Amino acid sequence: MLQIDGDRFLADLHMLRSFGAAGVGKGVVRPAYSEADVAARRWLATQMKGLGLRVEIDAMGNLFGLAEGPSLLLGSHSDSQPEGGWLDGALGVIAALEVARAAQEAGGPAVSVVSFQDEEGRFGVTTGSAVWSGQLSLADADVLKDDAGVALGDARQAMAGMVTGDVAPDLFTGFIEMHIEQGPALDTSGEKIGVVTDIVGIRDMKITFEGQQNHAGTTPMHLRRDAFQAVSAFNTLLNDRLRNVVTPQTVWTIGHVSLHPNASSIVPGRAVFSMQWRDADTDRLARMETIIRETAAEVAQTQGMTLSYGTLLGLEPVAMDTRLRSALEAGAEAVTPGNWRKMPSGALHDATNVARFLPVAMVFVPSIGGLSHTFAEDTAEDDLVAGVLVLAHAVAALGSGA
Ligand code: HGY
Ligand code: MN
Ligand code: MN
Repeated sequence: MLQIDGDRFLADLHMLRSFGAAGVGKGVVRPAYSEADVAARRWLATQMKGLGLRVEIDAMGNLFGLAEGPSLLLGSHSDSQPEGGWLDGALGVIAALEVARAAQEAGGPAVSVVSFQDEEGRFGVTTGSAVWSGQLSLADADVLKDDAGVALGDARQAMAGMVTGDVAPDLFTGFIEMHIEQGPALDTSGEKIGVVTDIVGIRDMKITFEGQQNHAGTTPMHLRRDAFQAVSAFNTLLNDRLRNVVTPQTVWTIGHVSLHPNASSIVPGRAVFSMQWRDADTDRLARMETIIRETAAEVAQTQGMTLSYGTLLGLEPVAMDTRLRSALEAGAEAVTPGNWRKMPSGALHDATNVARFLPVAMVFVPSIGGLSHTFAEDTAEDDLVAGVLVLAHAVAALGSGA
């Protein structure tokens, strides 16, 4: 059995929180390649070195602490949403460090640690692990832009001096990611652990309606080509039409809308908005895409808009590896007997990309109020420690050969 030091683990978690602390609750602002993100990665690299792990950083800024020989890879991401919680991603990285420490102190198994870059998709969708896993080329990633128009290729220069080279996936025997649930299931049921069965798929693209910028006082309503009205009509029609193909678990979100020129006395001539949808079924994702494109074209036609699309980004649904999953289930039963569940993940994770090369599995702890991607995100510290104990139990059972 690996000896987890809960206080050491929690101290590290609070230390990581200090990089980009938002000063609102326990929130953090630590987007990929920001000063806070790079400082956090430097600190993580020091912790990894302190464990005797070999630190490697690839061109995307994915940070690895490598054990000798074949090893089980544990970790997650340490970048955050523009308004992020202190645990999303960070928990998995710090839990990995603690289990790696405990494994070293126990003389094995060999455990490596990773913090992937830009899982939160400042530039796209889980871009760091997408490039690492070959799902996206570095050249294609470099031209992706954030909402402020900054290109990833320029942003990642912030870490250029830290890059040591590529890290081959064949160093590892498997990947386990600990994460907060980010949803209401465990918080509602009172169960302490979720062992993930599968991760949903996602599609994400920008849509642009281009109408006519004009005077908000002198332009009669029937003569307007108002890009916001087009977004509004699109959204109303879409909600109605998706009803026929979705299930209660399907989600779709327009999370970012930029109007040009964004002034109260000007009819907006242009609207650029994010269209994201997620489901466990690839066919349903495709059917939704058809409805989205048909509805956008219809609105463009009736409202006199030109319509254009950004790059469609996406990941397929993925099932967790049964062997790794069983080790987590045994860990959950040992740590919190009868008070855990098997469950799907509605959130995306780096594990989806890593699954292209390695067997992967995930373990969840509850999110208070089901909240995440908000400064208010939090989890009881006893639940955080229980999750690390489950992870350690699984690692001890699997060994480095997974
Ligand atoms: O959006 C997601 O599911 C992830 O937290 N980035
Ligand atoms: Mn995450
Ligand atoms: Mn997230």
